[in-house]
Amino acid sequence: MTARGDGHIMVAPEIERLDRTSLARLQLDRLRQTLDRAYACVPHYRAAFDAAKVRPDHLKSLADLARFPFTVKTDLRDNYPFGLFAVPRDQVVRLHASSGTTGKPTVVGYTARDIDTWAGVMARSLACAGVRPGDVVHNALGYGMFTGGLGFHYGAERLGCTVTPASGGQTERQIGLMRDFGAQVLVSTPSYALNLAEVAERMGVDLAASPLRVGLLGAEPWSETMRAELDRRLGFAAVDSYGLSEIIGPGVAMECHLRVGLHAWEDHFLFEVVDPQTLEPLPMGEEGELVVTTLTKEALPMVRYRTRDITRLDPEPCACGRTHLRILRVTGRDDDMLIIRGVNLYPSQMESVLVGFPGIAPQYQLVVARQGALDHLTVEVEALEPDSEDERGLLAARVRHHLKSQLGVSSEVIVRLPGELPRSEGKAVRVRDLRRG
Ligand code: DLL
Repeated sequence: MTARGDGHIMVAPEIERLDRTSLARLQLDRLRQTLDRAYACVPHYRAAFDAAKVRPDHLKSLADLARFPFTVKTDLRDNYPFGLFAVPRDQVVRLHASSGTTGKPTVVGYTARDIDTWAGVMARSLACAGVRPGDVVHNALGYGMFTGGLGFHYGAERLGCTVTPASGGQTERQIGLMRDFGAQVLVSTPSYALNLAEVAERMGVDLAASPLRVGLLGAEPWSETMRAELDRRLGFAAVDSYGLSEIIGPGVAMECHLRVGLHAWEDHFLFEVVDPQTLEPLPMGEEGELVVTTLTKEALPMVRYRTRDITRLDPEPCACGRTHLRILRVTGRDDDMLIIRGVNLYPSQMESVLVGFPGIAPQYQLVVARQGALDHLTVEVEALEPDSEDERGLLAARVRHHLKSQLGVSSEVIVRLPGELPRSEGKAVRVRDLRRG
């Protein structure tokens, strides 16, 4: 661990600043081991590699990975619950699972060494974001089957912080705990951070004047305008945090205090971006679907996992000194993209032009319905003040015009009264899609 003059800590400087040639060598070595393990221990991978006529010893360079088959979410579901595990079940010390809104949940497992690796990348991520040993970390991510709560918990303890395992919900109580314990760090989803900000304001607690310094926010798409809003209302620097259960949970990538993309931990994960339609690898820097391969995971090695997340990679070393690739803000999942009368739209793009619009609160919900042969979008926002129906009608017209001019999308806008839209307790549900019944 090294500390810089400005108080920032680097947990694994020899790895975080490793030159790219050595990093590629380390990746190739670990990738070979991962493919060997997957082929030898997981019947699904053996069958998939055989079908694609590739064997682990065909991998001579990192580019050869493109010859190997992808893994997708349904592979986990089809092998429910433990079929993709590469170790006997009694070596798995922890299970997590996704909520599984459609069909079976996806189950992920960790050996004791995986848990240790996870705590390590989390501690590294927290420090990268500007958290310091001794900080009071208020963790408002859900504890339980979701990877968020426990992932950050272990990392914060590993870094030497004092953790408040608040989990989600009981928002007023959480504000009291943050105030009384002098929280310096908040961990939550961006939408729940907004909920906390609103409730604190209502309770008369000025979190912006509290010791709160850093917000580690992630688990859902959000926008730069939401970041500015949260920075202002909570008096901290909000940084973006990315991860997914199938790969490890949070701890895949984290922004540093410069907030110019998320440092992706390449000694543990290998990143590709592919064209979501053709599935061909894209040149560095182009936008497409992020594909991740694990390099050190024991219980659940993932080979070319298609995340469905749309982003770009930036290979330039960061001014903070770290050499690992940066993932640029994830706009959304390709399956969350709406096509409204020919215009492609991610909910986070809508957020980026709604938040900060005069007269409305930064709360919104999108309702998509079928009207004849066309998709119809209704945008529900909230007035800042309890305006009359006429006033809200005028405000709606202004918002509708703004959305059309900024995004080119035609929509119906409804301005609700303050507090009418549902508040997030974790991952916000932004879209109600009435087309899917
Ligand atoms: O959300 C892990 C996590 C917890 C990440 C806490 C960060 C903080 P899952 O529940 O498996 O895991 O959901 C993963 O959430 O594929 C993305 O679509 C989305 N996601 C996660 N982080 C971000 C982010 C956790 N920073 C899925 N920006 C991913 C945009 C994100 N989307």
